[in-house]
Amino acid sequence: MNISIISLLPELLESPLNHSIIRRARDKSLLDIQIIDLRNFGLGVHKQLDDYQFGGGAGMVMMIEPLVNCIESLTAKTQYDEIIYLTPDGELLTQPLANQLSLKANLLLICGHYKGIDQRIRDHWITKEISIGDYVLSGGELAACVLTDAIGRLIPGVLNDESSALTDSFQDNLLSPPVYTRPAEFRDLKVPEILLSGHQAKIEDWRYEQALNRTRIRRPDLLTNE
Ligand code: 6GU
Repeated sequence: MNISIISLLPELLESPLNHSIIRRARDKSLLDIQIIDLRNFGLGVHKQLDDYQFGGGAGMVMMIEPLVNCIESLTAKTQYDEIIYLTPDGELLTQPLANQLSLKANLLLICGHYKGIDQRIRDHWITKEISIGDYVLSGGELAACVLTDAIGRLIPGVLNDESSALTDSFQDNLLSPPVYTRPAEFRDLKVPEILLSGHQAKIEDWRYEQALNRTRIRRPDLLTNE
């Protein structure tokens, strides 16, 4: 899979995309991430990228020309399955959406800043708009990292334990059950006995019950949204 990311602040993308599981995916060539600095497409000697909004109002808007030039320099070489704009008014990122995007070959992500990008880009070049939650970030970069991480770890071969992506919270609309490791007793705090019993079927039943309980208490919406 190839993910290209257009950004005004490429430095913000560096660390999250160069560590842990995404680093491993890139090292194994299962994931190719290309970061494009939008500044290179800025207009004039000042490399201008934003301007005042028509009709007045506070906040600058990212101009159509630099961004479209940048997008088209990429689409001339690569056929993208989706051109995604990260924006708080987009479709909410969920596990099913991440699963769906992990099956694509080429994704182009666009990080916005200021008041956002000229609406004409959204109308004519963007194919999907995604938000990572109901709160406002300073720009799209952190959201692009979240989306890339959620997608990248689902690519076959990226996770060592192939089954572990399937047992994540949300993968079956259930939160994960509690987990424990050694020691079995710390001060007076004991691990639930069932987990030490060696009875695998009973352990699986217990885990399912715990997951269901946790979901009922913390996220009842997940159980009714089927
Ligand atoms: Cl995708 N961008 C920004 N700027 N803020 C957000 C977001 C995206 N998703 C939630 N808040």
